[in-house]
Amino acid sequence: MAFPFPFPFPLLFLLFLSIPFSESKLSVDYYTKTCPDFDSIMRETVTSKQINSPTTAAGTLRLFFHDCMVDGCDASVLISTNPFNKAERDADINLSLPGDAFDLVVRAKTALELSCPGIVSCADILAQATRDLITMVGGPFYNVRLGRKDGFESKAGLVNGQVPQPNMSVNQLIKVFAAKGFSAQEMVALTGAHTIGFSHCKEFSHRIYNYSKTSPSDPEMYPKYAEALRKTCSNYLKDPGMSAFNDIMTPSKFDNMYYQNLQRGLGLLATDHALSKHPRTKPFVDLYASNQTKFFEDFSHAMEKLSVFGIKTGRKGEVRHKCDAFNTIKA
Ligand code: HEM
Ligand SMILES: *[C@@H]1O[C@H](CO)[C@@H](O)[C@H](O)[C@H]1NC(C)=O
Ligand SMILES: *[C@@H]1O[C@H](CO)[C@@H](O)[C@H](O)[C@H]1NC(C)=O
Ligand SMILES: *[C@@H]1O[C@H](CO)[C@@H](O)[C@H](O)[C@H]1NC(C)=O
Ligand SMILES: CC(=O)N[C@H]1CO[C@H](CO)[C@@H](O)[C@@H]1O
Repeated sequence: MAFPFPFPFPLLFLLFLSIPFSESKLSVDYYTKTCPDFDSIMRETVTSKQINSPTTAAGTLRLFFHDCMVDGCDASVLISTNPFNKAERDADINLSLPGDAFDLVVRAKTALELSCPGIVSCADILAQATRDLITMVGGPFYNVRLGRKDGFESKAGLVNGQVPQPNMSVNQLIKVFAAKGFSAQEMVALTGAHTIGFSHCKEFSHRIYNYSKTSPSDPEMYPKYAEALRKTCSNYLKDPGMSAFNDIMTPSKFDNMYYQNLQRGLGLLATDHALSKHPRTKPFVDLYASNQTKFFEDFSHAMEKLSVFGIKTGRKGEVRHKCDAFNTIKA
């Protein structure tokens, strides 16, 4: 049997169209008619949660970053593991994802379901909450376009290699971000997120204990800082919850202090420090350290880009009833 036209042709055409098309369906006023209180409900929920648990902002930003890096910003990171499926959030490298952020999403979803049942996706809740929190702790405001759907898949096995690790080289980091379409400069701007939040001691312990035969700690670390961290972490093997601020100078304020710290040997993770040394990233660390306005501009653009990465629209996703479970149970 012969087809009158070369069959794959229109099909290919559609495939090419589908990427920009799904993104262009998003808009900042997506819920104006269907859930008019969306903005105010989000703002209220976020504000009360952040005031009661000040670690929420950093936790939520990190959760959102991980969600987007693994199979797009589709709330796949919120799915709970069940007997049939080990979910994304339970991949080994994700075990430290913060509970406050999950709790915030649950609260927002509950309030939204009362006001406009079945309308707002969990992916949009996470994207908007992240922006609101960044602004609340002193960071820039940027537009969040809405209309994401929640994904149908969440697999721990997909996480490996998608999320940057603190033992990676700068070249490896550049590759991880490039695979998602981010330049080295965008990577440096996004990692300015480490201006807030914590890291557990095990993530940087090799820099402060038994570093080498000649030096107990990484000699590029400011010595008094290394000493203070050794005290903070002294019991970390017995108490794995021990952690240190990512930005020791202004730990809960979203500003450009993270970059200024890196220049002075006050970077916490090996990767943080490496960004301020490597020729491909140092110029951007120096730029953002000297100009917070420029950092806020570039961070905002990069966050807007991250926030639409790999999103699902239309029938490629659903609006979940509960953020931690698919609407249809799959074996
Ligand atoms: C250069 C690549 C990156 C590496 C290697 C990295 C690694 C890490 C590690 C190991 C932690 C500590 C986690 C813990 O102990 O609980 C952390 C914390 C954090 N990361 Fe990153 N990260 C990177 C880039 C980013 C980006 C691009 C963002 C967001 C846009 C981000 C946001 C955060 C936040 C907000 C925290 C604090 C979380 C909290 O306080 O609960 N990171 N990161
Ligand atoms: C980083 O550490 C993890 C274990 O925590 C290991 O699986 C991975 O191979 C390491 N990566 C590099 C680049 O050393
Ligand atoms: C560092 O080395 C000493 C002696 O080799 C050892 O007793 C100690 O447990 C090590 N500390 C850490 C945190 O690995
Ligand atoms: C800082 O960056 C902003 C935004 O790009 C720019 O307008 C300004 O001139 C810069 N300031 C300095 C001192 O370079
Ligand atoms: C218990 C467990 O497997 N934890 C892992 C969490 O992720 C880190 C890397 O960030 C691993 O080193 C841990 O082994």
